[in-house]
Amino acid sequence: MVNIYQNILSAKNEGKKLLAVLIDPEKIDIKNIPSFFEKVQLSIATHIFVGGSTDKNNETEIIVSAIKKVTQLPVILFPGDVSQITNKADGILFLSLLSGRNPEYLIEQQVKAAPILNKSTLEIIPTGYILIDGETATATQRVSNTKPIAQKNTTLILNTALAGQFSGKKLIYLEAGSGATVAVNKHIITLVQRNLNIPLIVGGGINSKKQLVEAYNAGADLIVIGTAFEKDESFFEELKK
Ligand code: 1GP
Repeated sequence: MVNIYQNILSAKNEGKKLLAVLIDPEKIDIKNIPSFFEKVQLSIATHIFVGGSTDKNNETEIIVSAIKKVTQLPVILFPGDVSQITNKADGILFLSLLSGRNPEYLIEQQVKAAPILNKSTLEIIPTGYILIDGETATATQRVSNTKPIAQKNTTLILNTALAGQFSGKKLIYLEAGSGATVAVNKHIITLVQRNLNIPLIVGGGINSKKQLVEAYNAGADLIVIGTAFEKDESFFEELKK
């Protein structure tokens, strides 16, 4: 059995940086999974996240099954809602949208997910999810009906992350939103990382190696990239092992 969280913690302690490739079931064609994963395998990717704000065709399970056939990397659900839970994955980010004040995404979806997870073998990783303004109206904002925190409001971002840690979250995820124009800035990453002792995930709008390295150097332990790979698979070339 893979111990996803322990491996993330060990990587953090050893200063080893992690990269998750985000697969949105609505955006990938199942036929392309084998060729896409040939590139993933040659890259520095360490984790696969699967999820999206919505999954209108209910394809998460078949996409996860297809991915599991072509990779040994841990496959972790990053669900937009309870309908995206499948036991075919290895684990799940059990998200609370801490930046918002919509009870549906703070606790209601989690209560709905509880009986399903209680019967599953998924590794459940409590994660504080913080939406930060990436200067693009993202699907997360629209679907969750919450506002992101402005990048300049660093105190609120830090206090939200700390509140997550103090309430027992095992990861904090700073999210500029998929396809964000502006990624989470490095000063925010450094501020949060210095004040927290749990691993820090950063994602949204990262589309170059330079940005990736900058976010790692600022203190991100695990970076999530989706859109840049969807748009141009040659980006994997730049991120070869
Ligand atoms: C979105 O953080 C992830 O939830 C990844 O964002 O698609 O912009 O890489 P991108």
